[in-house]
Amino acid sequence: MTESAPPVGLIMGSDSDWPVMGAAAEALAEFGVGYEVGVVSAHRTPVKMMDYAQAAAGRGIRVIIAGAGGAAALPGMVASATPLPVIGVPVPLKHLDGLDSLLSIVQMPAGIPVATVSIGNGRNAGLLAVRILAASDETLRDRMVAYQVELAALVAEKEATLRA
Ligand code: RP5
Repeated sequence: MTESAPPVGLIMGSDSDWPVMGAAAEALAEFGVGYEVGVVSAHRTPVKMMDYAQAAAGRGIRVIIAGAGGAAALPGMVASATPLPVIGVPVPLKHLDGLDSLLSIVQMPAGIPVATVSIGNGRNAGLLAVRILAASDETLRDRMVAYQVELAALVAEKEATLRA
């Protein structure tokens, strides 16, 4: 992670979260949105986490995507120390199927929001970050509209195969 930053900070509690979080990176890349990747753990590297959260806005980051599994404190703790929008990704682990991660991330106290996507849904986190940035970027918004048109066309294509 460098001093000046791309618009999206993609962080996760462990490198083992990458199979889920990589899908967020892929979505961002599809839309040509720059991102940085970091492993920042609420429990193993708490000082690094606070430093990251407190510096993010000043470094130029505009949205943070934070993924974690189990006792998933990272998204909420980062949200507590930054004014930026934080998207939380519940990463499913071997036990409890990610329900523990989901509840840890989604049950935030009033005042500190985390936009939580569904369990394991890194892609939606990436797409939501794109939408947040697209709210003030017409080119990006056009790309999102084109993507939505593509999705609808795909559904129509699949529907046609049912009729064939
Ligand atoms: C969480 O603990 C991480 O986000 C990860 O999902 C989980 C397990 O980490 P590892 O033991 O695989 O490094 O903090």
